Amino acid sequence: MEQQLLQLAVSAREELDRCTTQASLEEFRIEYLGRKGRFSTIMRGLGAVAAADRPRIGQAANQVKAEVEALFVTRKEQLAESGNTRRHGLDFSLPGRKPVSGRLHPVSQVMQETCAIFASLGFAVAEGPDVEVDYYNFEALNIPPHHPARDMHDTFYFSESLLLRTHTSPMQARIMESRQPPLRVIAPGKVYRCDSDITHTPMFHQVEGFLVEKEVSFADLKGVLTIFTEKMFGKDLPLRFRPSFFPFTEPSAEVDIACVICQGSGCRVCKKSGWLEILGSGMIDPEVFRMVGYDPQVYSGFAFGLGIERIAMLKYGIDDIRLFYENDQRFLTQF
Ligand code: 2NM
Repeated sequence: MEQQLLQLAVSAREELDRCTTQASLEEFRIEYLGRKGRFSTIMRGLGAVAAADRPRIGQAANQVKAEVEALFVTRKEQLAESGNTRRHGLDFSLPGRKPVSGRLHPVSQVMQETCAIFASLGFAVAEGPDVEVDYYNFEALNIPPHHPARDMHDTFYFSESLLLRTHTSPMQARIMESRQPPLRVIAPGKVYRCDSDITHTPMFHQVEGFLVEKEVSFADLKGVLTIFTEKMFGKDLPLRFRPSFFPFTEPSAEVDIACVICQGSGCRVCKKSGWLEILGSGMIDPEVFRMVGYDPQVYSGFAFGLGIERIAMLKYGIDDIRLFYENDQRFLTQF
């Protein structure tokens, strides 16, 4: 037993010298000084020692343990002060800091989701310039000079013929002008209108799309837009197509979904109507086809336009569009 104690003291000393980190020091403490450690094991063996020898050996064991404990404390202090864990003013024993990962802005998320839904239906994605000429933004879309629809667009002009696009449809006109049907294309991007309040910002995001083939009908439009709203807002959501007017489509329809707040019973958000408008659409006007050189007797098509911020507000129950542009982390990190 005494032999065992001596060996333990020697090996403890050697082991301590090898400890160069707080972690290995902790392992040492558990192995030698812990409740189920080597010293405890020896102490428990004391019962088997002859009664006459017990006080002497017990005392020796306590003494060796006290020595090892003192050595342990000294080593711990050494390491804490200048040991491997602290060099060049850095404490390598500190736990790591978890890096904060970035995320997509909610507008970008909804934009990507929208494009992915239409891509799954066979639509190609086309991007065009934010600075447009009057011709593609208005004239090619059946909005001639002095047309009353120009007032609605609150256009930012650089000059008489150069402007910030008020929608992404100019891209549609450019594509139809340079390519032949059949075509299925969406145009995502930033658009600009001189307007600012809780539901309008001077810059916002749109996805406009169109499909041109032979014998396209309003039923095709309803089918594609129903699939879109189901994928974006869920399957069992009531939907309605309401007659409307756009210069570039005839007939035109706005699409409403049952109010996401009150489920159709009427509230402040849907102005007691039970419905929320989510996009505009229609059959492309024969006049637009003539402008781009398609024969309206041969081809037909539908088109639609939706505002990404509006979709995101309805999807997430956000009541002020300006939250998207204040860059408040408390808002943005919720998505
Ligand atoms: C809308 C509503 C209805 C539209 C029309 C066209 C084009 F160029 F093909 F004629 N692109 N997008 C359209 C039609 C846009 O936005 C509310």
